[in-house]
Amino acid sequence: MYEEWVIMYISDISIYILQLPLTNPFQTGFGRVDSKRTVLIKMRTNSGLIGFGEAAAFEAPLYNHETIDTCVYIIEKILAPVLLDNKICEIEDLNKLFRKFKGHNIAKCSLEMALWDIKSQEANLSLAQKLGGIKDKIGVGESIGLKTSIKATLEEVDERLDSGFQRIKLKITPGWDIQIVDAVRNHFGNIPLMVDANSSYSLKEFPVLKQLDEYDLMMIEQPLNSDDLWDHAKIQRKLNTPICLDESIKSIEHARKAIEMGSCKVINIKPSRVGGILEAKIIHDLCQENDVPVWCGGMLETGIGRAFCIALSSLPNFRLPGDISPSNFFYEADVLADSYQVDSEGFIKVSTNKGLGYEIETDMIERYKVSQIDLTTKL
Ligand code: OSB
Ligand code: MG
Repeated sequence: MYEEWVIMYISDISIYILQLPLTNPFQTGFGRVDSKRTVLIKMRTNSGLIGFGEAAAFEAPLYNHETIDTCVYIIEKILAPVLLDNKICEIEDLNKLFRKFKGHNIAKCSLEMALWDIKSQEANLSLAQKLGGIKDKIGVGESIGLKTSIKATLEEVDERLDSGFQRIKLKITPGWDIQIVDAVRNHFGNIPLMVDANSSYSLKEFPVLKQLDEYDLMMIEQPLNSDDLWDHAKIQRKLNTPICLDESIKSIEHARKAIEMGSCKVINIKPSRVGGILEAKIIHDLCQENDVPVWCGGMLETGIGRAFCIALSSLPNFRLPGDISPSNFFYEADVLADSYQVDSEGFIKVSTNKGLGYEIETDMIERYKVSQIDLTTKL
């Protein structure tokens, strides 16, 4: 007697578009976010496993070329059908199929995340264990958006330091840089402090960046354009402060070239920016071999997207605090039933529950959902 052996494959993919009100509007060098739409993926296998993922893009192509609507389009019309038509069930196979489509990393990542969730449940492992994570808790910092006043910034810094956050990141842009860094340094002394320019400087503004060199910052994140690896290398040679690249690193190839050229000394890894958790892990490994520390950045994700960031950050070379503050810092409510907490030392415990590690609050998905697309395998 033998049982019939059925190979697992992805049978259904649902795309949910949510509209999430922000309690705190978030402003960066590229614009202001008041209410955020996001895209959630629910993936189901023929064996009945369910996985979730998130495409946390923005309304306009200001951070990278993607938007919420391009994500929905690419997922619905291109990526999900490829998975459903090919009876995919391995992450490597998904990656191989996705690699032939250029760009659209945030869209690709959302589907890959859902498959990671499924594959770790199948293996009876937490996401962190499935990834080979070694830490049971990870350090967190807070990213503070551009504010209308210095006072408002100092208040938020004060609040975050009080609740234990391990470092403060200030968003900067020409005209909101030296004075705010100076004010925070003077007020809070020698705290772990860094800045993120979101590509808002050019070479002609180098004197401002040179002035920032005087403030003993942990790093200056993405001062120049995302395709300016060469110019970042030029200015890194003239700065003592490490440059950290975010937008510039879209794949392992960008990471390798940035390290070879000396464009940065630190890399911010966002799984969505690099097209998936697997690519993020490969970049992590390359950075580790080259003694380049990494940390996990954020895209104002819901708890679903953040859960992947927490698991990823349990890898050993995530040596600096990540931008993984709980989503209720931004959103009225989260889609996780039992969201994670930051303790008084600024650590988040890495979940040991199977799969992405947190229970999904489906009522919340229904409450904030503005539309839904359901796709099923034709096989
Ligand atoms: O550059 O890291 C960034 C938010 C939106 C877009 C880009 C960035 C950010 C942040 C916030 O800095 C990080 C977070 O999600 O907490
Ligand atoms: Mg950044």
